[in-house]
Amino acid sequence: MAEWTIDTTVGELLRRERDRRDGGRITDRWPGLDLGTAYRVQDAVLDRKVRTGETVVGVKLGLTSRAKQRRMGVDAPLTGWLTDAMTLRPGRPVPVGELIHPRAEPEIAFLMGARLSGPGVTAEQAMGAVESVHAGFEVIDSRYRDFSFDLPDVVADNASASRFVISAQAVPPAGLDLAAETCRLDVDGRTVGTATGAAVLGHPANALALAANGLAERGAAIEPGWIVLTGALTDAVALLPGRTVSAEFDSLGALSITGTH
Ligand code: OOG
Ligand code: MG
Repeated sequence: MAEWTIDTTVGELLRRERDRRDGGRITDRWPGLDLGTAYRVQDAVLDRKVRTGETVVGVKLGLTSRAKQRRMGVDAPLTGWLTDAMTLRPGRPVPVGELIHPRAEPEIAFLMGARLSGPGVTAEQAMGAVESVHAGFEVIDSRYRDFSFDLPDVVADNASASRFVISAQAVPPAGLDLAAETCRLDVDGRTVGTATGAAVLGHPANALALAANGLAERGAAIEPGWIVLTGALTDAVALLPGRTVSAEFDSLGALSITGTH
């Protein structure tokens, strides 16, 4: 087959998403796919979505915790785009048949009050731009078989982004100790994991700063009103029809997500 390009990769990833079909790694067929090119694929996928009417509502970080890096076998954080089409209504069950092999993971989310533009953004400056802090769930859904990928693959695939929800409860950042914030993850009432915010690069503000500085290299900034998902605190769990996954945070409150047919 002809050589792989940014265009053919974009087409392949969008087809897999539309057809709810996973496939092999792009890097197996295009070993030259490097990180910079992978981010260009990611931006081109977003471009196609924006042209069909989706709007950007924020950014996500991935692989910011050791728990996730170990599980996925990739030891570097990455960023991806969030669009309005990915937004879930709190309390509304998620039809898993619309997705390939969704997994849910608890995250600390920021709603941005001010623009955050790198390079050189510090964690302290990052926190200063946050309007409110929320409990969040991300539903990831890799377009690769068995979530098996190298870093450029998952970057091209928009960091496995699929759906997300944040709690309605908005907690002001002042007075929160997000490194110490504890999250307990339950599946159908059984606890499967616990972690603190320190699991996310030492503090979720470090993830926010990393996103702002990373976006600057691509000519973008984090905009007021955007949501930032700072990355899963624990390993993800499969979202199945009839299964409820709940996260209980000590200051951010509780949030749960249920799969349906
Ligand atoms: C990659 C995305 C990871 C997170 O929060 O760590 C991610 C994956 O696990 O498929 O979203
Ligand atoms: Mg995530």
